[in-house]
Amino acid sequence: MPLPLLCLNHWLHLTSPEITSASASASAPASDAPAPPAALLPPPAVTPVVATGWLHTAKFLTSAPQLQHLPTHDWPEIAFVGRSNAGKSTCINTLTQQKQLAFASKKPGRTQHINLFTLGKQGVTDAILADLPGYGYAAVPKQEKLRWQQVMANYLMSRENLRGVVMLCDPRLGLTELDEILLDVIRQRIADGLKLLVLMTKADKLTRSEAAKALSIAKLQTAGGQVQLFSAPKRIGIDEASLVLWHWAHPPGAPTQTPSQTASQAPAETPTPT
Ligand SMILES: Nc1nc2c(ncn2[C@@H]2O[C@H](COP(=O)(O)OP(=O)(O)OP(=O)(O)O)[C@@H](O)[C@H]2O)c(=O)[nH]1
Ligand SMILES: [Mg+2]
Repeated sequence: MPLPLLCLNHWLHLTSPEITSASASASAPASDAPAPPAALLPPPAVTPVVATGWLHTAKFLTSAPQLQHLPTHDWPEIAFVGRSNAGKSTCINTLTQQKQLAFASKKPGRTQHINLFTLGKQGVTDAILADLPGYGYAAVPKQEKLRWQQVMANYLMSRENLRGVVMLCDPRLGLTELDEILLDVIRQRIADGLKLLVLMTKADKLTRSEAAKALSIAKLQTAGGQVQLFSAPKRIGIDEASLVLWHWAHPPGAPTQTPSQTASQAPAETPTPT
């Protein structure tokens, strides 16, 4: 299926009011209101320590060159997307506090496969992170670029248990045409409940006022969607992003996993992440 044409208007009309569960669950009932049934009570507040600790459990699961090679599973999956060199792999390594879980490189186009990582405390998998190849790398032949854009679009449109998308964006470039195409691809899924977080990476390269400006422009471009600053070396935005991801993977009322539901489908021969 061909990629939808870029339609910024579509994206600007998107209504994806991203209210974090953190802020939703923080609102306490009025003191004189009758107590809600236990099942309806908000979950206990999750601290950044819990959320970051959960992300630190990340383990490499598998690497797939094509969609059909991706394992199916029942856990919520969170995909990291963005232009080549935007900092996706670095962000995953920073959030998971592991130096080389995802392959980061100065050379754009380093990630060429879809790499999956399991998350879950005490060996009990409860979510999957996906590091996707970047798009827009000029040195890649046109045919190869188109093929990857198609793979990305297919993944984003068809991956069944995709719960959320983290889009990384270099604030010095802002959201580019390709980012907007991708946002257009997931527009319907966002309307249907897919979560979106735009991380403006490399915030350490900006002055405070440049960062504030980049942030407000990106918020306009994502129709008020959830946007935040991130920096790996300056460790900006780690707690906030970790909490968002934790809440995506643990919505209120989600069943807790049993140890038998761990990531047993990890291939016997685990390929090296690319
Ligand atoms: N200053 C700064 N540099 C960063 C940051 N995040 C990533 N980088 C650098 O940006 C370059 C690209 O980072 P990657 O994490 O490999 O980017 P990627 O988006 O995974 O790239 P592809 O795999 O090619 O799509 C590397 O040189 C990183 O060190 C950041 O927050 N601040
Ligand atoms: Mg990468």
